[in-house]
Amino acid sequence: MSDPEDLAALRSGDPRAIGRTLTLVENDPTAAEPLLEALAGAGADAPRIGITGPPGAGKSTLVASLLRLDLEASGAPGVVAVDPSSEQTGGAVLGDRVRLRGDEDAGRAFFRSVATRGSRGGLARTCADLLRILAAAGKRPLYLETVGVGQSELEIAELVDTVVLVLVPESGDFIQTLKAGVLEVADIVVVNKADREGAQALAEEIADTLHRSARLDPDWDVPVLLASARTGDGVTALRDALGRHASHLRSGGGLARRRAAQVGKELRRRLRGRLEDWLDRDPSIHQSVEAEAREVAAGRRTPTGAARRLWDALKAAAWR
Ligand SMILES: Nc1nc2c(ncn2[C@@H]2O[C@H](COP(=O)(O)OP(=O)(O)OP(=O)(O)O)[C@@H](O)[C@H]2O)c(=O)[nH]1
Ligand SMILES: [Mg+2]
Repeated sequence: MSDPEDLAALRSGDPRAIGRTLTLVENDPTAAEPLLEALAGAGADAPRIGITGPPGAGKSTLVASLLRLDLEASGAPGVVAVDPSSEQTGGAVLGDRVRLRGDEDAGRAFFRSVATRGSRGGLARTCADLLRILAAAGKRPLYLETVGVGQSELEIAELVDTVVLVLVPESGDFIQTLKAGVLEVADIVVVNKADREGAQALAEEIADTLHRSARLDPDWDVPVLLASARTGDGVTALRDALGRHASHLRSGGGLARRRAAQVGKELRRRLRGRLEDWLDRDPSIHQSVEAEAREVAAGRRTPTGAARRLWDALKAAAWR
């Protein structure tokens, strides 16, 4: 798959080559490594937008509306949707929603949904690589849709430039419970389903909370927008806000800082994964653990002491 021809097809945006590559990354990350190496540095200029929020908030409907605008502006957007419920259906559902007009649109927009379960090598790693491939294939902008906010398996803020938090009028209690912490990751807040009662009140409450809390980026005023993704109301304003945030990041050097921090976290995450694999698989570590476990069982050592001895031995071996 890292044949020059395949790489050329991928870089030219050929949908079949993109699809094959994404599948390889999802199913066999080790086999995909040379290919990702060959793409190093490609597509770094692609804006990455994260759309997150509680289940059913209208994230996909919103992404579909944004895609519509991108396609109208001759863009070639790419979407990765993390779908906890179904396998490989989210992309199709989203695709249906965008109502692609003919083959030309279909050739430019690209969707891929990732099941939460069964992603080898971790969800965050898979998503990071899928976004990289879409970027290398010329997709711009990139959207990453994930369910949930706060401490979920996937920290969306570690993967994108701009986080859009989508809430609905019914999310009021949820904000109360989680206080401002949940808002901390958001660069833009959208109160969707504004056709329902309570949207304006929630937007005011959020704006107030944001105003009173410490901000990660003191130079950026987090906009709180009302939208109705179903009718398309407010989607243009969201697109404008995304553009403003992108220029803000680029002008202040914030984008470079953000991405450098993300890469640092990503490397640690990957390293942690490898360490865990090693701990689980290495036969001599297995033997040492078993030997210490017998000492603990015989009452000659405490688990704390045994773990410390194993740790000291590992460190000594690793830095030898
Ligand atoms: N009334 C109203 N309904 C909406 C609006 N936007 C989306 N919906 C509906 O809300 C439901 C969920 O929309 P989705 O776009 O699938 O929401 P989601 O956040 O992607 O859902 P998950 O990915 O399953 O978490 C659908 O039935 C939409 O038609 C809106 O602005 N107003
Ligand atoms: Mg969705």
